[in-house]
Amino acid sequence: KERFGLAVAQMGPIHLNDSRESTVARLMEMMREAAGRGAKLVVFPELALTTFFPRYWMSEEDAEARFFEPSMPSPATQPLFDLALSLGIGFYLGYAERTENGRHFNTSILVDEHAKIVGRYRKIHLPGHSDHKPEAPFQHLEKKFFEVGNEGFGVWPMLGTTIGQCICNDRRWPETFRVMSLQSAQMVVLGYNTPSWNIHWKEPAHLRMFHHLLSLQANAYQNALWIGAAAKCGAEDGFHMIGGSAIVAPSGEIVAQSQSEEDEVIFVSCDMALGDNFRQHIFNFAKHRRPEHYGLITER
Ligand code: CDT
Repeated sequence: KERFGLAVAQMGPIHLNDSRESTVARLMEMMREAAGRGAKLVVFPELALTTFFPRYWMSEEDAEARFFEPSMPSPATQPLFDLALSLGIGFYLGYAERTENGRHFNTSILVDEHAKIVGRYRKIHLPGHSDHKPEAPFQHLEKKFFEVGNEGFGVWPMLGTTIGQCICNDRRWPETFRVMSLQSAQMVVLGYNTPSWNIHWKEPAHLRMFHHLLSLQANAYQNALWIGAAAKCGAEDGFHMIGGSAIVAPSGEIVAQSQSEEDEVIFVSCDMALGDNFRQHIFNFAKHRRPEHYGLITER
């Protein structure tokens, strides 16, 4: 059987004053563990180099100076790329991207086993708001600090399969996964930072975990995908985010899930043929999809 070793490296909190270097050292330790367990790919969280800074009201200039990467690899992340090359392992990493001409995106990259960046994704579904909400216990300023991604949902042939990537809130939207599975994705990986409390309405707290897992499971099944999802979680300077990092099979079943809200590697030896029956029968797109009736989905 064709097996693909997939590791998801959940991160516990990164506090406001933690250095990039100490954070990268944590990523490297988990990368070593992932490679030791036989992983071809290790998935790190969204914005994995810093605290989840959209919770803080500040100017765009302050945010750029403190939290954005003007290059990738950067001096602080080069050791991670060097280690990946020496271990022959690929990885997914989320970070705040400042482009050469000063644009800002919530970005993730796919890096192959030769430490080459082969895929870049800029987050499309940006949740939250851009105005200051002083009455809220914390902010969710993704719409202030980031532009909507301008490169679509891509997939990349790498590590012997076809991998798509997205980021956090994207996982709640079926279109995200369908667009990637229409490009023959076999696996989709993503990172997330999901606050445990909703600042917009009084949502029962348990729904945060339920909707996270529901989204992964439904989208894995309906697109015959392996999905690996990595949380950054626990309390960052007192602001709690959910854990629940998971690997979900094309059957929609959770086959590994984190047990903690700290740095933790989960691993599955994925049977890459598991999606074939779903792709050939119930979700045979060529035979059964009816796009002529889906037009409304792409209308404004
Ligand atoms: N990072 C991110 O996209 N988080 C959102 C929080 C939703 S509440 C504004 C998520 O979908 O998990």
